[in-house]
Amino acid sequence: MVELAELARAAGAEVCATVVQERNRPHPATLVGSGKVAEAAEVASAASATTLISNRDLSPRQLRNLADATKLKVIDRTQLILDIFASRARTREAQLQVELAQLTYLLPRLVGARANLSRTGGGIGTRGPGETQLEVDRRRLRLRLGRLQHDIEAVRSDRQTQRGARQGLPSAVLVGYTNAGKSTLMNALTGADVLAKDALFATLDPTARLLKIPDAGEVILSDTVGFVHDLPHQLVAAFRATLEEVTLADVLVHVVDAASPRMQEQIEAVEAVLRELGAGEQPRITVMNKCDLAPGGEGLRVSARTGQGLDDLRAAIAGALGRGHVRVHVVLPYGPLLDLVHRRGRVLSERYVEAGVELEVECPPTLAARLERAAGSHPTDR
Ligand SMILES: Nc1nc2c(ncn2[C@@H]2O[C@H](COP(=O)(O)OP(=O)(O)OP(=O)(O)O)[C@@H](O)[C@H]2O)c(=O)[nH]1
Ligand SMILES: [Mg+2]
Repeated sequence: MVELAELARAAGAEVCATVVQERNRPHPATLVGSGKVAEAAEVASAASATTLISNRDLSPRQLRNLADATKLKVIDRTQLILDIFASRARTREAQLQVELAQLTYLLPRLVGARANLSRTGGGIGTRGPGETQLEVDRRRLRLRLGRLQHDIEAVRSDRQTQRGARQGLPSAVLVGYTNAGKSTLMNALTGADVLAKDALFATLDPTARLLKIPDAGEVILSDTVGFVHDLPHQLVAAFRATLEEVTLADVLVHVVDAASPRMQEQIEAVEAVLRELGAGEQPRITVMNKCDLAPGGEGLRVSARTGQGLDDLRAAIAGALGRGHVRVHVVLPYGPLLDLVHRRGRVLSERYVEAGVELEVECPPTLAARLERAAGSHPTDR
């Protein structure tokens, strides 16, 4: 409920009251019992509230019944999050994805909202006016859905091309609860200029930058959309292209807001979303951010604001990526490959000989294979 209040504020609402009911099973018609519905209506009227927000997603029927019973505008958690995303979407890709999620959410509810109309003209073989309108609406929405999917697919293949262009470089992706400081950390590590602010879901678009780690070469670091509890599945599906970065990463950097009183819950929410994305087993570095605000605590403590601990974080990323590296011993002719070795690998020893440079290098397997092709070599540690 605390998270719901934060989400409501992020959408521009002011929270005047909270009503809670514990039930074994949601009431099929109204989610909570009729007494609770009446109480909510009373509390709302006393506070001059205009909107009722349900922390559980509502069926079309529950939505209609609650609106009728309370005379309030009723929205559920998914709709609230979709609203926030819609207000934050700036780029075309983000806008397309949010619209897709909204339509996916709307389509079944449109049927519900018009169901009473479709009954009015009932009778076999005849169509009521409501039914006709409903079908027009549905057809329009389905066409729009198809168009959106097509456009998103196009953006997506662009992204794959970009990914192809940087192949060979290992990748790290910043993940974490919304507002944990991912974008600030991204900026601090790479000198990027990503929007970072005290707002839920400030970032909707993934950004990738080159991160140079001394003695360990280069890494692609990506920033992405923040998580909350049960990120609506319509959003996860619509943001599939964006979130794919997460499942393809060599290492995930889980950024935790160490100053949050709900830190543990937030960690668990992120873990749950990662599992849903199929990234639950991905190699992981957990970073306690905002340690300038939170004294004590365990783990890798950093502050994206003051720069504290960033060297340790770079080293941890290098270490995590190094685990998958192989060691090769090669004699390379002078040329551009030498430069590449220094940029992408970790040079352990280097000796100038007549045929070129004799090197002992730790590097990604893809680069190792290339080096072996370029020179007579002896892999020493597979
Ligand atoms: N004191 C302090 N504040 C920080 C630190 N890192 C980030 N912040 C603040 O936390 C707020 C959120 O930072 P962002 O970087 O936008 O967070 P995010 O994780 O990218 O958030 P979303 O994109 O919304 O998911 C901003 O007001 C930052 O200035 C830190 O190390 N210390
Ligand atoms: Mg961000």
